[in-house]
Amino acid sequence: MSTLFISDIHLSNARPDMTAALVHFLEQDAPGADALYVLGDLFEFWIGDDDPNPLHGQVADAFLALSQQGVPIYFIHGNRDFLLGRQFARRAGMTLLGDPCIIELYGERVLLSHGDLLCTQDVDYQKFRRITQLKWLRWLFLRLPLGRRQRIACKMRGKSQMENASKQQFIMDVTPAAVDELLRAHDCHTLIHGHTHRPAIHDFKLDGKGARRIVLGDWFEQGSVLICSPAGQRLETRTLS
Ligand code: LP5
Ligand code: MN
Repeated sequence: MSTLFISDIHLSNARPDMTAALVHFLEQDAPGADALYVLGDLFEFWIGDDDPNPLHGQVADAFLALSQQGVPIYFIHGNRDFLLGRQFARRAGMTLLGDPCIIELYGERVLLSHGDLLCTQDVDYQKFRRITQLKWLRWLFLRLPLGRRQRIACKMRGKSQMENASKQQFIMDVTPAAVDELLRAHDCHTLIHGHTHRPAIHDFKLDGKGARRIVLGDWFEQGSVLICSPAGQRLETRTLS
């Protein structure tokens, strides 16, 4: 009896080893789980479900095979793949969830998020996030020719990398007060998120009661998975093939 959580796999054609590790995980580890949650940034970036990149088909097939074995798969968007749409989700046998989202996990209310909305000190990013959430802008972007979308995404990635190099580490982490506020607002004491690539289990007090924030890791050097069961939660790593 276990529920699995992964995030920040950042799949791209440049890293077939990461794709192989994910497919191995989906074929060998995940069957038999009660559910699998993917908490965003599954892909390095996503410019529309109509992108014919064969990697997307390969990944969809692997998820679909798992869902056909009876494992429900849920997906929360990340800041890289917020445009991943219903068409891809259907093809991959995934259910799209909102961010944040509350689930019932072995009798406990647990809050799930990609995590970027909690980086409130990163003012420039939050501005960028608000803009990319505009429905009409997304609608327009998705109607541009694929090559144009690709070039815009590459420019955004370049600018983001350049700016991140000079941002202080604490700015790119979640803000503790924002975590408290989000947990309080949803009447939860456990939060699971990704985005920061700082895998850890943080125990703290929220309004005098024990609270827990579990951070998932990325898949750049090794796989990272959170395994939850009625007995507790543990973060594990997986080797890349
Ligand atoms: O992603 P990462 O790890 O580098 O850093 C993130 C934040 N950056 C982002 C930007 C993404 O990487 C870009 C993804 C492209 C998605 C596909 C394109 C879809 C376009 C749809 C339009 C509707 O999320 C970074 C955070 C960091 O996490 C830690 O939290 O700091 O935030 C930034 O870097 C924000 C910058 O400060 C400003 C963003 C630069 C983009 C400016 C746009 C100019 C592009 C020109 C287009 C013609
Ligand atoms: Mn992210």
